[in-house]
Amino acid sequence: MSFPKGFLWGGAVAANQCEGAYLEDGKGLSVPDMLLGGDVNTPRTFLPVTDPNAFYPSHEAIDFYHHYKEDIALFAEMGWNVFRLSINWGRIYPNGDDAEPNEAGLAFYDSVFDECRKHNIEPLVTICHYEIPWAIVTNYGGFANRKVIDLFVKYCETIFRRYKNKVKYWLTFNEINICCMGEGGIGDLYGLGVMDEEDIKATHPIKLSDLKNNKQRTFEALHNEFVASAKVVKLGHEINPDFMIGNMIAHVTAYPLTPDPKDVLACDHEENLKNNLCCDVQVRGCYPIWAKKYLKELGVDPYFIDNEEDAKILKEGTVDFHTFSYYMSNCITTHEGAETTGGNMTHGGKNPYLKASDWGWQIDPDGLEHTLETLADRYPGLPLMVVENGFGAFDKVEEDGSIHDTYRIDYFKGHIQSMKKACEAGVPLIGYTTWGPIDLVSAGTGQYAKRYGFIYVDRHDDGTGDFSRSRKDSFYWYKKVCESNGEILD
Ligand code: BGP
Repeated sequence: MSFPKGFLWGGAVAANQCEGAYLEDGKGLSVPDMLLGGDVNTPRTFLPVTDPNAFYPSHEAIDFYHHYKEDIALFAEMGWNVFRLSINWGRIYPNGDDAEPNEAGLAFYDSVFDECRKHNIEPLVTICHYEIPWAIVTNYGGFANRKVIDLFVKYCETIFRRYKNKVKYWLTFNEINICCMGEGGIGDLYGLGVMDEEDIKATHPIKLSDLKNNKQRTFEALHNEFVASAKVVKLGHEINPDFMIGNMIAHVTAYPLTPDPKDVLACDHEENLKNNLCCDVQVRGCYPIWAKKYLKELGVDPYFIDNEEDAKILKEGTVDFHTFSYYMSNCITTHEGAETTGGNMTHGGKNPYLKASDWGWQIDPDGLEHTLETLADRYPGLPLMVVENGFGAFDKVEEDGSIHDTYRIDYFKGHIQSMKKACEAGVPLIGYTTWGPIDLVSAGTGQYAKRYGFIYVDRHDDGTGDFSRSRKDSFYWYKKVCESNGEILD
């Protein structure tokens, strides 16, 4: 068999993109609740005060909060044995610094995990998937403030103790490297809860791409997040030694656009700064040798790397497995005038050999094989997991309600074939969760129309739709894949 026995097959969602019920049962506001929708040509905007007349897609999302039983039953029907989901921090600590956790929020996730267990599905929980409580942004300045490390540890201790017999697999921060992608302050807000003071106070919508960024603060906050992550890895193992706690990055694979050695070097630099820096800190427990040089080049004083107490914490809190999202690859060049294309919270160089989605994300299954083999070499023996991979597309519902999403099947088939080859080469890949197995709100554009699911949800960008669920052609296809442990791909 090419995929190992017990391989984890499933899908991944984030609370803020599927749950809705944004203030129900005591939940506090979190970062995504402040974001309006956009589309491929219109950037998403941030509106600091919730405007009663504006449409905030996360407020209702796909109403997973009230549909989770039906949704998990559909996941089980596909033959899943894992479901990646996040806990929304603001359901547990509505303001981030409350003395006591919110029991109704804790009870909700109890029910969700019980439902998973009922169907023999292992929950894989992202502790923070861009869901920093809004009050932590406004009152503390996000992870730029070291007090937030303690607030995060307290939140983790609460959920670790509560769910220690229900959840084994945990990921600390979703795409912790998103702030390294380098497009203004979007990554700072999503990943670190860090915003410029003036932007916070604004009373008009601000394009996410226009949010101000201060690199010194970004990398200080990222360092604090590394420390927070390492602390909870250690704490989690104390609470339950069987916990498997991983990190998670957005892996955007880079190729030199030309054989010009300067392009090759620029590409190495890109891979190091955007992909490897965060992984190295969390996997090896220390900053890579080149980190200080790179940060200084960005104008950042990397004094925090020399903090001995933090260095000890990072060493003691290395992860049990490394996970990442993989959607696409980009080309890097030092040459003027190269064409660019869209991407996951970033833009990149266009690759003349690849096709792209309607959002400009370049489709590159071979890049996944290359990435898996490179990571297996970089971190020998460490289990790897692809926890996001998927194809955002406009779907057409036929008159009889069917949806023939062959483009999505083709995308997945290519990527699963690549994983198979990597497994055959000896890469210790332990699982695969596709992104958005059920249609949900796009993080980048806030759209419903950018659909990823095997399951269609009747909900639209104008706020219409009855939230009903239906199976697309890809649903039946992925069911065969999961049930055959990746052997049947046609
Ligand atoms: C990743 C995020 C997800 C998800 C995905 C697809 O960056 O972890 O939350 O949204 O990308 O991106 P988008 O929703 O912008 O299409």
